[in-house]
Amino acid sequence: MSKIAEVKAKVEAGKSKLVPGLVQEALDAGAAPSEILQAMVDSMGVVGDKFSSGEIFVPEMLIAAKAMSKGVEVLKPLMAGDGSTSLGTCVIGTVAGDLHDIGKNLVSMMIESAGFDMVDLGVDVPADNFVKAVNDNDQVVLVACSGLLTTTMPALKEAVQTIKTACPDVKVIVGGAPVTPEYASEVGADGYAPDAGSAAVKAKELVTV
Ligand code: B12
Repeated sequence: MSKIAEVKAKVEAGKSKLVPGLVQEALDAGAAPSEILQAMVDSMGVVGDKFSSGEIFVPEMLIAAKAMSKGVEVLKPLMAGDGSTSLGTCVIGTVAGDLHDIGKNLVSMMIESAGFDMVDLGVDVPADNFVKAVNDNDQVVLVACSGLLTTTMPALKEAVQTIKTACPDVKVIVGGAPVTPEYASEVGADGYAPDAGSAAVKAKELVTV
């Protein structure tokens, strides 16, 4: 089994203690950080499918997510930018009622590497807290809202509308598996991206045009 295949298998199995070492071994064997990251993202897809089919339950999903987060910690320094330029501050969070943060954390990492200073509000963030963070921090030019559950799509809509009403000059970007470009524009977001890499490109585009 290749090192990357081992990383993928151990993330799926939720082996938090083994994953960081295997990620390092994959790097030492010459794998690119982006390739290892994609393998771990794929693992989450497998875990989600197993949950849907009733093969595993919430605790297994949670330990797989923890294992992935441990692996991402090893990759983070290799993917972060040099911090030499700043495009302004980006406030990021997962909307109210939603506890998923892996995708949000990856998006945060990539937007940071594109040259933004990040303020991460975590998960389950009420709409008003995004506005408070815009007002409490210097030079906030962008807010990024993540939502992973179809049931929290109304909270995403509320967050976007609350932010755009209170802070009309700040751009808002949204994303998460159930979010589509159509939904993003319907709720009044300025931008949408399907993954972390394109989120960084879109973030830069939104504040530089
Ligand atoms: C891990 C996981 C959990 C963990 C989360 C731990 C954590 N720290 O995040 C735990 C166990 C807590 C969990 C709980 C639940 N989960 Co869950 N979970 C998952 C799982 C397996 C992986 C999610 C993940 O991390 N994916 C990997 C990341 C990298 O992908 P991503 O999040 O999509 O992010 C990418 C893009 O969407 C995008 N993106 C994300 N955010 C943003 C933001 C912006 C601004 C932009 C531009 C882009 C962007 O970029 C990211 C990186 O490329 C998914 C299955 C799946 N296939 O996604 C189910 C899944 C999301 N969960 C699901 C469900 C049902 C639940 C529960 C309701 C289960 C329950 N009965 O309790 C609870 C809800 C808890 C809550 N209130 O939030 C369903 C959602 C169904 C739906 N359509 O609503 C899924 C799809 C599983 C399934 N197939 O049924 N879950």
